[in-house]
Amino acid sequence: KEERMKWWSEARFGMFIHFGIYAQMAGQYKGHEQARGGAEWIMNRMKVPVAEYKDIARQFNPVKYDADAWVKTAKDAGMKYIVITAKHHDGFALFNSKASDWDITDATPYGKDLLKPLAEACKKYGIKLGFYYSQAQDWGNAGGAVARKVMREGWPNPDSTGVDAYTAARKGKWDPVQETKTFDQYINDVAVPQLKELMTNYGEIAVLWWDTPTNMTDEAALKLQEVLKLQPKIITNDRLKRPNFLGDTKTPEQKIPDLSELDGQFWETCMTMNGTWGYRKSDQKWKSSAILIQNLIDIASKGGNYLLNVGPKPDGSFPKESIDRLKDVGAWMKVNHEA
Ligand code: JFZ
Repeated sequence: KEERMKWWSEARFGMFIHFGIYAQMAGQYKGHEQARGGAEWIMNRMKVPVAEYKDIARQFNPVKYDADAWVKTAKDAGMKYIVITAKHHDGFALFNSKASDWDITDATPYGKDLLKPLAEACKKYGIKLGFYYSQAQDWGNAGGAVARKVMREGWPNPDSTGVDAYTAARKGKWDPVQETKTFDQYINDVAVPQLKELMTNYGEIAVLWWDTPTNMTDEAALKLQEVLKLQPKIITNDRLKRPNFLGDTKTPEQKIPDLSELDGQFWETCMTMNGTWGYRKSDQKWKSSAILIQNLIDIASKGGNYLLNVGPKPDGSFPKESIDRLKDVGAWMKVNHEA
């Protein structure tokens, strides 16, 4: 175990990337600004019907995406690994998947696998590649959005009221299409095969970053865990299932633990540079470079890793504000860190 964790425990700094159809919406739906939460949640928060969200995917064309530039930006900042949303909660796959048409090759004009070139660029620059995969919450593939607490909480939802009246009557189960399959069918038909694709088609995968366990079952979790054997050295976080289940690393979110909270386990703080994971046009509340460097020092001094997020714009480029900050951190790293 220790040998497998060696690179990770020395890495200290990585890049999180949240990219998908939500970037196209950029925090707005039908002229309304999403009131709460990260912009990657817009489909759920504003109860966008599945068919409409898939129409928006028809505009998603990140022609300025340059995998080499993304990875070089991470490398120059002193980062050692990248974790990208292969599939976030909207269920949209950034890769060519045979298990679902709700993927970048079938559902967008871009039509190309976005992860392939990223895997190649990571190899070129010696950056480890990890995949975020939303295993238990998938709003775009049937069966993946069965009613659960997270959708009932906070109802009535200020984001969806007045946008789609019929969702109010449905108490958050906003699209009947989502319920045409069972959760088990979704696991067997989509999640397991997609995970196999991710573990097979992109070379060595360093990290699998699960998210929002919600109502994950033991049975489904074991099925997914089994697929990871295709990558014997893979490192996983603790969000496959609750309570903690077979994960290697803890994931404090948007906060740095106090020394007293540390228990000897591997941990990684993930954090945004502004207030959203997915790109939101109106969010200009950027943390200063000084704060980001201070966070990195604080985390490194306590033995953790810092997974700092970038939410690319719909054209596939990084926001200038993110690039500027990563350059500042990189300049500091150059002077203060023995590579
Ligand atoms: C999740 C996602 O819902 C979100 O969109 C983003 O991808 C983020 C990195 O992860 O959000 C969470 C997950 C866990 C907690 C809070 C938000 N948590 O443990 O407090």
